[in-house]
Amino acid sequence: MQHVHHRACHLCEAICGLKITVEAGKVMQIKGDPEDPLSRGHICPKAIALKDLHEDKDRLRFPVRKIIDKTGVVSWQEIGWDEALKETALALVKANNTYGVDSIGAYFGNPSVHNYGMLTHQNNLFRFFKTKNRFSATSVDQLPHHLVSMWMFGHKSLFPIPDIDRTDYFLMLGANPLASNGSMWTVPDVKKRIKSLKNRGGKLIVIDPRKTETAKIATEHFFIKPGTDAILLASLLRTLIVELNADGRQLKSLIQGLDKVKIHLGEFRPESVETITGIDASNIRRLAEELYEAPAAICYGRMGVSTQRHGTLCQWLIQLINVVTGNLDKSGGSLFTLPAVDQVPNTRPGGFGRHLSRVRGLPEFDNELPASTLADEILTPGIGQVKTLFTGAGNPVLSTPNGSKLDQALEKLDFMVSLDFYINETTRHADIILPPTSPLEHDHYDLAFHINSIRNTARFNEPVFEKPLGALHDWEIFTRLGELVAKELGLEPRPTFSPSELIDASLKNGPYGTGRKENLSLETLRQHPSGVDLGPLKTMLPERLLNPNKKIICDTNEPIEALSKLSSEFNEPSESSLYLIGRRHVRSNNSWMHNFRRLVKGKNRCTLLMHPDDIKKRDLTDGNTVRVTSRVKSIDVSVEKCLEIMPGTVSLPHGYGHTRKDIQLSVAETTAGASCNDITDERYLDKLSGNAALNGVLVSVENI
Ligand SMILES: Nc1nc2c(c(=O)[nH]1)N[C@H]1C(S)=C(S)[C@@H](COP(=O)(O)OP(=O)(O)OC[C@H]3O[C@@H](n4cnc5c(=O)[nH]c(N)nc54)[C@H](O)[C@@H]3O)O[C@H]1N2
Ligand SMILES: Nc1nc2c(c(=O)[nH]1)N[C@H]1C(S)=C(S)[C@@H](COP(=O)(O)OP(=O)(O)OC[C@H]3O[C@@H](n4cnc5c(=O)[nH]c(N)nc54)[C@H](O)[C@@H]3O)O[C@H]1N2
Ligand code: SF4
Ligand SMILES: [Mo]
Repeated sequence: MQHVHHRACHLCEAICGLKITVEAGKVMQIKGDPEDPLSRGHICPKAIALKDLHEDKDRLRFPVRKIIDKTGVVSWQEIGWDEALKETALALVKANNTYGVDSIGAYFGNPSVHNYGMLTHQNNLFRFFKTKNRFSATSVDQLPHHLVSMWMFGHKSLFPIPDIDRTDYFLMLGANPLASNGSMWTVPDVKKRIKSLKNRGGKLIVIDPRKTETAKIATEHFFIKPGTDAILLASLLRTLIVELNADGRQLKSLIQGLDKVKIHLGEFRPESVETITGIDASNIRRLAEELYEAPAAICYGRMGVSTQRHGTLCQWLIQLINVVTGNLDKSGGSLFTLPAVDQVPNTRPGGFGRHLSRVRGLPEFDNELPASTLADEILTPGIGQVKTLFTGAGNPVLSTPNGSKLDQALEKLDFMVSLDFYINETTRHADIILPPTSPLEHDHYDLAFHINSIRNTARFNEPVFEKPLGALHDWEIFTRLGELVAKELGLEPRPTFSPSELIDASLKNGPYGTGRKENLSLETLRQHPSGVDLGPLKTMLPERLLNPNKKIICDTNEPIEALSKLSSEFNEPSESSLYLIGRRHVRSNNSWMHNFRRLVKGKNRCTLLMHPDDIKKRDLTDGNTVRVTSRVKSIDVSVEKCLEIMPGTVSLPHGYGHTRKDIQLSVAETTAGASCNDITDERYLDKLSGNAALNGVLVSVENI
């Protein structure tokens, strides 16, 4: 008997609806769900790999404890859940009682945002350990977006979402949605949406140091020197405000403090910035005019402008451009969402710099410190030194700058526990690994990504498979650990609800819940397994703003000060240096989708793309292994001639280099490559936020 299950793909932010055919406990087929109101049947090759993930022999099914024999040989012993959880709880309590709560560090990785139980139930454990040493993938990713949203709109999760389906003009910087499927922008089927934009006479302009897959289907592409986008954006803003008198149009009465921004824009005339950015003054001026004249326009930037040295300034200037052109909160511009489970009014708005990291004095954001300083906090003795670490759904050794230093630091811990189903470059350091159920064994609601979505929709999925006897979901692991810790500390455990019960209550209390025409609850969503369409994004200002005066705040001190210093911060690098930037491929996903043969087969993708002129200058040979050196370290990778990258820039993807000892990823271990984050620099940051500057790292390249 075959059954067809509805399930969202949770691997990336596009959250595509799937139809999964199952027979006799096995996945027979995975297809896109044409009835899904958001993804409309779209999928990418990674969706099929959900089957591989589920069946992967390397995926842990039971907790394991590390055993190191006298000769230093590492092996992993399967242990029971009771024993694994008890040992973990006792280790955490011991660290807390011996060295204080800040001696416990925590790092949460990207998939924890794609698995709603990890979001709803983390606190069942961490409410006992309110450590200052919390870290996550946010600070190697979207931290600038949160900060800017908090400053301008009053809440860290109020993101303006590009309304691609109704726009006329789209200026995109440092994003490659054809490979990534969109980020901070849930936009399944983006290629088709770009094509419709062009078919209706609209334009897509891409600014990127590489002519990416997205740039190739755009109306126009401009190369930009890595790390100079803030200068370009300041120049666009200056042209808009000073030359075109842009004042926000219908938003004018909601804007606070634009005059204070204007004071600092004087030096960014297009003619003054063309050499720095590599984009002609006439084109800068034209882009500003087009943005202003288009009936509806979008300015949007992602990883290439978030994880660079002026990440926060870039995101702030992008939103100011959307504001002054009157395209914020406008159909075809960038709008706020109204998700069925609306966390915005019910969660902390965010906070910044309320404490600093112990060793390097970097600011917290929303009670998290920059991941770039996790290794320092482990390696530097003193009160508050991290001695015990909890990692969940993350691989910071491959994903955070100077991963080698962190790799060495993890060796120094008293105790480490990882919530993960793989023994990877990070979890290999754990004393105990706690593997949750496979994604297909738990239910699913996209708590995070409806916030970033181009349409308001809601969808709930039942598990595809029953969980195996004794197995635990991520949220159950947090709950069980919390109960054990409470017992140790002589406290009462709190009664706990399941994630789906919490979602049910939030749906009923939400903007489409009880008493509204949609009458959403878990029950209604169960009746519509492909999801419920709640319509296109709507104009929501000023009500949606959470600033007390309901204004769009443009005069926050921190970015204004950074803007005032911006032009003094650009020096040309020396002749021999190159800028290193990253790239993504549709068949890969950060560090953890390389263990599935169907995704990694074919030619090596972990190559250093380099312009033929740069290859020639260094006397290198296309296809040969070369040495790439930064301030931090050298790695050896294969060089690939590429006409589509800007001279002076090289590109290498991250998440590769599964060559470290004692990992258990039998397929990934056979794929070549090196870890890009062995050469990114933990001291190279977006100064304003502490976000990692993963793009624009200076490197040299030579023959070995
Ligand atoms: N140089 C460079 N570095 C980068 C980037 C870049 O562009 N360039 N990108 C950055 C970005 S945007 C991100 S988000 C980070 C990602 O960095 P991380 O989040 O640290 O790493 P991932 O590679 O996503 O590792 C995810 C881990 O979670 C596990 N996992 C998957 N699903 C689950 C689950 O349901 N439960 C549990 N418990 N575990 C699970 C996987 O087995 C894997 O070990 O990398 C960053 N690093
Ligand atoms: N297939 C696949 N999909 C993914 C992921 C994945 O690893 N693989 N990861 C997911 C995650 S966690 C995230 S955060 C998103 C990221 O989603 P995106 O941000 O859309 O993806 P990237 O490919 O990192 O795009 C960054 C672009 O910035 C460019 N760039 C680099 N430096 C600069 C610069 O200084 N200025 C400008 N203007 N551009 C620059 C790069 O060339 C690159 O094309 O993708 C998600 N989706
Ligand atoms: S684009 Fe691919 S990986 Fe992303 S959600 Fe859709 S099917 Fe999954
Ligand atoms: Mo990310």
